Amino acid sequence: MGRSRTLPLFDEPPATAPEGFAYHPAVIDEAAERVLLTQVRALEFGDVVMRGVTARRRVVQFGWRYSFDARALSEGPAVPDYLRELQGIAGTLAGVEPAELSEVLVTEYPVGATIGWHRDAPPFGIVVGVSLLSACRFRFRRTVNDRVERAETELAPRSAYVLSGPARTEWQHSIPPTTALRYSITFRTLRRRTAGGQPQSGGRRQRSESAGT
Ligand SMILES: O=C(O)CCC(=O)C(=O)O
Repeated sequence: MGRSRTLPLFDEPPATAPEGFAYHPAVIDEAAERVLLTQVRALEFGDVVMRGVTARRRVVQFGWRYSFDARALSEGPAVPDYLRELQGIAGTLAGVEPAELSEVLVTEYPVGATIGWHRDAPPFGIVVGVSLLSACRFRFRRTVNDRVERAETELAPRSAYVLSGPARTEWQHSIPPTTALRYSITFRTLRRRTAGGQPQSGGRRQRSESAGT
């Protein structure tokens, strides 16, 4: 029986970090993390529902809202002032103006929560993710010539990562069940705009995940 194009049979040994992935430990100190956590914990998180399944992780979006079911981007609430300094740090890491990181997603991962294999949605460009409170595993995979290449790293609390280039467009990423409560604050640029200045939200769905747990 020939090898399937959609279900590779063999995995490559773990690859080094994908090109376009940059990891930055300790981008904020513990005092700044405590202040952020006080604000973040007071947010009204909403459920993530994908294909009728509610994930264990919960989210709040600022700047823009992206609906996976509708594949549509709409204007969201303003980015709160207490996230501006972190948005500035994220802009420096990504090499863009902070205001270009106009979508901000705050995610709460209770123990055992996951995010399944996906690339971030098509309307978004560069991604900068900041971890708070506890560490998690961060996995990558891509398929090249029917083989799955994999890589994995740990995201420490107060660290940040940048996803651009192949790490953003070729590789999927996921987080397996968390072992302690974790929050992440993810900043994203918008990839492209129509002539009228509105971000386009069409294109191929890039998420292969279900809601996860
Ligand atoms: O929590 C994280 O750092 C990853 C978030 C993520 O991959 C996503 O929201 O698409």
